[in-house]
Amino acid sequence: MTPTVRVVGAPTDYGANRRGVDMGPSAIRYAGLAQELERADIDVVDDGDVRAPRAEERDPEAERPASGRAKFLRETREVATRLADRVAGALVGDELPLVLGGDHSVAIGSVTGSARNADIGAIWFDAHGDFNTPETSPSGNVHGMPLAAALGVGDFGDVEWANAAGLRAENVAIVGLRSVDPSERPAIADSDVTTFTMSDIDEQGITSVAEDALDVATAGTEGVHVSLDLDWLDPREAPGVGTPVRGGATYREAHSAMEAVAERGCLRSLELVEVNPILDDRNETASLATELAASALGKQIL
Ligand code: 6HN
Ligand code: MN
Ligand code: MN
Ligand code: MN
Repeated sequence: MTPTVRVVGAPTDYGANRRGVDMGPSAIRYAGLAQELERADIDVVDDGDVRAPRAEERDPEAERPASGRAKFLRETREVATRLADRVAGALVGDELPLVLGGDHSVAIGSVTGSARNADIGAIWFDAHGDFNTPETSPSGNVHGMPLAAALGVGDFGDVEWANAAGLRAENVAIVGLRSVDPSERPAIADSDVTTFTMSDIDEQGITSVAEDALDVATAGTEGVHVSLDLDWLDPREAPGVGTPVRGGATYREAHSAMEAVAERGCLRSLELVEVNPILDDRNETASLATELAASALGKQIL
């Protein structure tokens, strides 16, 4: 039985270079998230959004990292802290938190909240590694850093609010990689994170990759956080994202991976991020996000 799903929106865009992703939570709700889940016999409660500042009212450099560049670090901390409390609170009440982004920087809050009182694994479905640190980031955009932040990589080691207590790199898998910055690559290679590129999916097939990723994330853990960046999919399926990369997962591969997550019965928390309705085609990316959430949460065909 799927526990009650508690939806919480995190309408941020300052972590990304393209404005508009802050409307992701509205777009996903408008696409019929609650109805889609209810049709799948899943109880849903919508907790509204966490308060997120507007980029225009803030100084991007108000809080500087120890070295390098990370824009809107103060705002990222504010929202991550609020979101982590909501996620942890839902879990304490035996509910399953479903976070709607926002740019991927919100994952710092989702993951730290999910890993506050338990040892967890994480599967990162993404075209990108999100493994930059302020020292290595070519953009200074924090949405390219959340996984490194949660794992305390580089200077993030001292950034307590961003480190996920119960998450170890050995229990993290990135699935769908096809765009890694040259400066980001060594940190991924030096970590104990397991990676599955699009080539691995080509060669092994999505079913086998999903099972391997689930093995990594469930080994010795109490549950798994799934972070679903919609740019994991091919831009033909998911055009409404700020950093599209050609050659991504197909519609069926994406559903198949989510179905594997549901079948394993290990899902602890879920997030849908980087949906940008301004760049979308008739809200189809938001609509796809709701469908994939239903698959991950155990929607049955028969
Ligand atoms: N995302 N690696 C690039 C950067 O700016 O660090 C792109 C990151 C994209 C992040 O899609 O969540
Ligand atoms: Mn991402
Ligand atoms: Mn991405
Ligand atoms: Mn290694």
